[in-house]
Amino acid sequence: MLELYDLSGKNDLRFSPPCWNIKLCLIQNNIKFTTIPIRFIDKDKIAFSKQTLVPILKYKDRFVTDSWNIINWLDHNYPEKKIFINNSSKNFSYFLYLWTSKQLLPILFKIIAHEIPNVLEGNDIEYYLKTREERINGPITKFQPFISSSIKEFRKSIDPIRKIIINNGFISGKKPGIEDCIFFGNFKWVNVCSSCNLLDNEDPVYKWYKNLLKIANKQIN
Ligand SMILES: N[C@@H](CCC(=O)N[C@@H](CS)C(=O)NCC(=O)O)C(=O)O
Repeated sequence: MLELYDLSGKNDLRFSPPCWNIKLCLIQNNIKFTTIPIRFIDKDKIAFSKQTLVPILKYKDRFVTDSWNIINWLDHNYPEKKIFINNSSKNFSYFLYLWTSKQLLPILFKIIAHEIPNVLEGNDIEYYLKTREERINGPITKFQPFISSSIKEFRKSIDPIRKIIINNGFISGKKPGIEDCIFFGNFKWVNVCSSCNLLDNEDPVYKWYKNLLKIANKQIN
């Protein structure tokens, strides 16, 4: 059985966006897996991977790190699942992965950074504050005064995807596919860590998210 090393917070809350993307992909494709909860400070438990980040997918004595590599590994090892329907789907998926990790998650971080300690416990809180405050060169509350403009910026940035969702229902087309999985973590992250209204309830992207949530909730050990 596949093992997914998955970031875990207070009360075993799972909140990592790329981990959620992989879980949604596995669930949607009916691929059986189990998750191994990892706290920020549990670096010894993932030392075998010779790096410090999750998700990590482990199968027997092999492992893959980074959500994009994991998706490619799944595509290669489960050809019957057709995770990438074709090469265009693979290219667009790669764009979504890069756009999400390089541009969208940093905007979302500014919106929820100060709330993340609420979903952590013990030494993870200290670890999070230390590493993130070093990274942003200031207090974790640094971006708080600009939350509403960051939300506006995010809503506007995803306009092209909104248009696709309005036209098709899902990013992948009439049915959810890998492109939807790669975009899902953005919203799940904010949803579980923050009390903010990232999306208006009338936003078609909100309805899209709720549809994916039903799939994501189908199975989690
Ligand atoms: N590009 C990577 C990002 C992985 C990543 O940043 N993971 C975060 C959780 S979302 C992590 O493991 N952080 C651990 C730490 O900061 O110590 C992917 O898509 O897998």
